[in-house]
Amino acid sequence: MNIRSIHHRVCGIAAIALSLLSLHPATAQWDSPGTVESFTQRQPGDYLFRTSSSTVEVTVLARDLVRVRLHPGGVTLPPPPADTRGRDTSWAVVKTAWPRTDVSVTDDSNAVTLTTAKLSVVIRRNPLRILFRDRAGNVINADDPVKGMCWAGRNVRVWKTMPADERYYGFGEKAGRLARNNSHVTMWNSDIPAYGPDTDPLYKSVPFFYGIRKGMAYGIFFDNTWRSSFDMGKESRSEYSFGAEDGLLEYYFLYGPAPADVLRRFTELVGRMPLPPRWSLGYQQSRWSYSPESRVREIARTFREKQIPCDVIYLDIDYMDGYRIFTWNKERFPAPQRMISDLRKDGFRIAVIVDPGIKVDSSYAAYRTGLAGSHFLTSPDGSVFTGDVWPGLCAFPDFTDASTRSWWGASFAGLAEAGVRGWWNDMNEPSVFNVPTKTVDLRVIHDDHGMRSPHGKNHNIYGMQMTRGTYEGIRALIPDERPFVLTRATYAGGQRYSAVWTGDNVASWEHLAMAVTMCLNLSVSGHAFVGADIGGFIGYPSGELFARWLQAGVFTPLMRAHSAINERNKEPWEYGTAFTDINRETINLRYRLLPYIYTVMETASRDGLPAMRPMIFSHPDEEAFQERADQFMFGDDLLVAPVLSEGATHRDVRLPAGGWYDFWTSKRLDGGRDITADAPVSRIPLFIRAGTILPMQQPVQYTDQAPIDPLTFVVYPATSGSDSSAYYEDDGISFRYQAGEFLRRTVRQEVHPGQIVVDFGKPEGTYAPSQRSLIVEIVDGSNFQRVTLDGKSIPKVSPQELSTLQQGWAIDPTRGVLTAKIPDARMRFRLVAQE
Ligand code: MIG
Repeated sequence: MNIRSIHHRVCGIAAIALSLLSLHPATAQWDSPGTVESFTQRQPGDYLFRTSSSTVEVTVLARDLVRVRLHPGGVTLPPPPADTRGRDTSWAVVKTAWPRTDVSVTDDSNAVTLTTAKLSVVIRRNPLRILFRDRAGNVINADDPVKGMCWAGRNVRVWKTMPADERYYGFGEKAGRLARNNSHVTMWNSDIPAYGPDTDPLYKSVPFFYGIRKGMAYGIFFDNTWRSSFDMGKESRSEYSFGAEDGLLEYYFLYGPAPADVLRRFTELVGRMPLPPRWSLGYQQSRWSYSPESRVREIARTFREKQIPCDVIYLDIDYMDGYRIFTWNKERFPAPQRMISDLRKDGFRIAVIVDPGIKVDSSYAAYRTGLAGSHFLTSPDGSVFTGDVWPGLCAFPDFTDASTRSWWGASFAGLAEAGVRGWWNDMNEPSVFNVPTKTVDLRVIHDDHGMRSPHGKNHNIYGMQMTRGTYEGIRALIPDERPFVLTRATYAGGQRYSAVWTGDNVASWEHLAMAVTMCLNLSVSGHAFVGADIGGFIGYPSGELFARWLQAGVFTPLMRAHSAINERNKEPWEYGTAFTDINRETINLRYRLLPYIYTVMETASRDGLPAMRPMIFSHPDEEAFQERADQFMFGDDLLVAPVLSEGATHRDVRLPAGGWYDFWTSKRLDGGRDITADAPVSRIPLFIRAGTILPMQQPVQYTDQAPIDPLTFVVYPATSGSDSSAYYEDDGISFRYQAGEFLRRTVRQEVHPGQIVVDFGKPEGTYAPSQRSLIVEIVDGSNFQRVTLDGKSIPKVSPQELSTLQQGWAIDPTRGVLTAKIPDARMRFRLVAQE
């Protein structure tokens, strides 16, 4: 199948595209708006600036969110629609109606200044330049005084000044370094197997980035689906620029000052990941391909025999009849429904791959109904566009057309009925084999809201709209369950429909490090449900590399191992008994942490803050973190320091200011310094913020094997005073949480001299788990003499006795941990431990 030659050809094309795009003002005829001739308020918060050559719209959507649009040339603007603050043709933006925000306008001969509670937008008149200031008057971001906003032919671009100490982050799926200074990145969804750290573009386009300087952050979302590029100081050290080969120069400016504020706003604008089913946060096992049925059953059986937890097994392209989407190969999978229901009894769910290409074959139902419904992309002459993919010649659904998305979604009926529950969308850049561009002809026509625009405009959202059709189709077919969709290609906002993985990586230490960086970059770009192929897709990892990758994978929301065809088996038990034991414990750790992971993912779905956060994101003031992607935060409370090099038994970790605990030893550590962490091959360095109450559960073989029991809260005492952590739980699968059937607690701790109070606080939600044991573990708690529960003492017993009792407390002197056990379903009490 020739992965390397694909790699080289695509790289060549990318290089040409890049040079075409780097139109420099010295070599291209850039025009810019010139002098402002008139300034009008269309309505409060929405302003037009006209020059002799163009019109610029500046719209204040919220006190920290401003949209800028350039209409070059004599474009006549449409009259303001009923809601002038939005428009309905963006594929990314979902929030268009914003409550009115107060804007005060000052207008003098030099500039118009729009001021909100958080920032000022200054529009200089001669020539037209835009800059943003905070309320203290500091410039946060400014058009380059010489160039500013420009167009050349259909190209649009804006140049901004680049302070030497500003760092840039985000940009979606980018490999290489965390900060993107001195680099040029392109957005053009591309299938590039065995990509390297400098390969760009890759599968996904998220034209969104942060600038962070002096601990303060702003964001810019360039909502343009054409091929776009960002030059972050590569052309010139004193300016950066972004633009596209066509379309509007339209961007959203988001002001923090905390990076988290920027991301909350961005995900409010483009939408958030829906709460995933809990099973999709279990361990997932894939390869190209588990086939036939007997092999799938063997894999499942081996997980259970070896007591290695697993929730999902994937079927890659060979389950289909000649790669025809929505069909089964009857020889290899004679009775899919029975196979899937048997596996379900054993706790597994089945995910299947689907590609967009529909085989040209008049005896194939999807081809016939697609043709009859005019669902395929057509060339300008009206003929159906075809290209080669796995099945041979294929037609490609036009996912920008709502009726095509419905047809596509409804086509999953058979697979859904057979019991399939995971929907893996691949090849949706879209990838086409037999053409030099590796994708659909750029002149091919898409419906695009009835505007009938060319592929060049729709390429970057093709995958996203495929996942939309998939998500909405499955939502309708299986109305009581949350869909799980996984995609390779997507655009900004695609998190509304799908989780993402980072495509065809390689079994190398370098790729393990790249996986972490890429997942972090995607996470802060709105894609909270991310993962990379554990162990590497291409090539064969050593036992050590696989074990280390699996450990890092515990802390990627999507924990999925996968492998290319023709590779040796890479399942967690393939590296000898010592590594099998290590890998089992690693996956057990994932399952023990699920109450925390699920809580973190629920926060992401509601609040937009992802599980994986670069250190600089939570600690923007700490310069030491500017370039660091070798350690990261998982949620608010866990600091993860994966081992990324061969043979390591220790590694350096930078602890942020404050107190920390080593997860493995429960030892307290002072932050604000570098430490050397023990990193035997059996475990990943993991640190807990002092002040955390970490929810954990008993190990299980799959997520819904048994109700959580016991539910454990590990209290890592704050240095002093009080602190709190969130806890969230629901039925894990249905949408009943939307009607209030969830359980949410803000669990508080108060640390006083000689005393610690743990208070489960006010209950939120109506979800009622069945009776179970609650365990409260207090780290550093061996000095306590008395434990009361809602004011009444509970008995002190030995650790051995505690396991047989319903209620009591004990001290484990070796770990220095106090363990209290309480029968409870309400989670509503106050526990006090005293010296
Ligand atoms: O051209 O379906 O990235 O995960 O195993 C290769 C076969 C097609 C690429 C995906 C990979 C998958 C493979 N696919």
